[in-house]
Amino acid sequence: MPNYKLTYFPVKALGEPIRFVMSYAKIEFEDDRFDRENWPKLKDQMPYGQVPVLEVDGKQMHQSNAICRYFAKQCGLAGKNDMEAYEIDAAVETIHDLRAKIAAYSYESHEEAKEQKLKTMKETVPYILKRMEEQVKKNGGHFVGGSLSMADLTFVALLDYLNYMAKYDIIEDYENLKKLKETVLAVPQIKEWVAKRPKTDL
Ligand SMILES: N[C@@H](CCC(=O)N[C@@H](CS)C(=O)NCC(=O)O)C(=O)O
Repeated sequence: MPNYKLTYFPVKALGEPIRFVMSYAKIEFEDDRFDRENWPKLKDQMPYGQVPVLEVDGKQMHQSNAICRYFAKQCGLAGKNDMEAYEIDAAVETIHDLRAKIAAYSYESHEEAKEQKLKTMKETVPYILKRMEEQVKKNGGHFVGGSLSMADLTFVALLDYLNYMAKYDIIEDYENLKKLKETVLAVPQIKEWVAKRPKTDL
């Protein structure tokens, strides 16, 4: 078994979907969380100056979705055929579109611009979530194909980060998305990971 080391800030955020998928696949990894003050020194050691980065026996893997997909394929979370694989990719991209809309508000520091971005977020986030709720309902409690996939894990893994940025529980009004969260958190490997991971707000 290769040695895996996942390097990221000391938060869930974009590191967490990888941690969920690797935990699901029962692949052990070193969970390397660096102090924020060390980032300027580390940045240039990363392939494109960003993290998460997964080191595999000395080789650096970057881009969180690509890393998740790499393991998802190995453990049956990437779809049963090409169409499902496409649908899972599309769902994951939509989840990251949602993240971008919330982040645009959260990371804005100019007061007036932030007000405007809050207004935009309050329109766009329910627009997307309503559709996700329908998609999950239609697909038997999952994003795609009536079974657990990388899209389900990505959504639930990112939820704390999304809620932290939005400053409210974004799925509070969506029964099927709440059920999906319960389903994912009840998977034994995910449950085990969540119980042992460091406690962080985002
Ligand atoms: N598309 C990339 C985005 C990575 C990314 O935005 N990383 C941020 C942290 S969440 C980062 O490294 N920020 C520090 C910097 O850019 O200097 C991925 O999914 O891995």
